[in-house]
Amino acid sequence: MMNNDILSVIQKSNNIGITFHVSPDGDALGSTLGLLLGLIQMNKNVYIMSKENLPSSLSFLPYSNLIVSACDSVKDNTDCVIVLDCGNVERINANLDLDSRKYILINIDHHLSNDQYGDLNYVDTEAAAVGEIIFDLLKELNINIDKNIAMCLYTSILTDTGSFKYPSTTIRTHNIAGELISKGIDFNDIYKKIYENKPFSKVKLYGKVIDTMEMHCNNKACFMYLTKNMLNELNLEDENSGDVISFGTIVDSSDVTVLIKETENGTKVSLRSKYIIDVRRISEYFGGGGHTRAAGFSTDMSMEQIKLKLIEILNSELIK
Ligand SMILES: [Mn+2]
Repeated sequence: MMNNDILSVIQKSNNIGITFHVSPDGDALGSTLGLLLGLIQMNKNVYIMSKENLPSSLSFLPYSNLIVSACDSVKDNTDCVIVLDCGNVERINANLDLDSRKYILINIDHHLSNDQYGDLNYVDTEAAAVGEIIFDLLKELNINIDKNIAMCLYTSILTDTGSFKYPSTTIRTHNIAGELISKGIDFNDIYKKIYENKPFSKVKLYGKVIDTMEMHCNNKACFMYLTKNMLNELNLEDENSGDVISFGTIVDSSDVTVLIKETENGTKVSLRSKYIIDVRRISEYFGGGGHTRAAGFSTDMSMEQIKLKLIEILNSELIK
């Protein structure tokens, strides 16, 4: 049950802005567009804020053309701003001018590590995706979940559950997905648009990254590296390439997979685990966040420094 204050603030607001976390994924964008379409049904003036442009893989989503980096600030006369799928203020993908705000800030999320930064907060850590929360929210607002909304929310749930395979997936996840499919969406086409729609050069990049694989910590930790040089060689921009990490998890002996990526302003680390390591705890230690089996952080350390540091930490936890 959604917090009643949140429902009444949304009902009373005329001008509503929505935003989400940096490097937006299928959940951030799917839940945002689903909510946007629902609020349009309620005749709200609703807009999306983002500092980043839409990842091209998600451009099939209805109304996704509204996500443009030029619109990254709160408009005049905004009554409330809803932040989706974002655990802390630092990761918000908009200039919210928090200190002098005249609007109500609503934080709707499912991350364990959520700072409760909103005036109103709804954090359901049992939800596999924020799309699940938005599904319930729209129902409580008596909004008709039409085919376009269903497409957005299904995308949110599909991507944040790794196609319904992460342990966060529940009976409720499947029930909601079933109801969304009943709206007539082509779920097989959504799957293809998201997972079978990679440019050739990006698949070649996977090859380069896989080639860097090293096993550490008694073969229980798989490390991979992605450098700016690899992107340059393939004429790729610094786009979202985190999905290559899944190739580390398919190694039989690996519990934890670490992808270390060189970026413009430091080093980005993504972590996945299968059984033992709580990667959220490790990421939080370095100022990041996420979930038990999938998390990440950024650091000023060099790729080599963070590699050695992580091997040291993981050795102490994996080798007993
Ligand atoms: Mn999410």
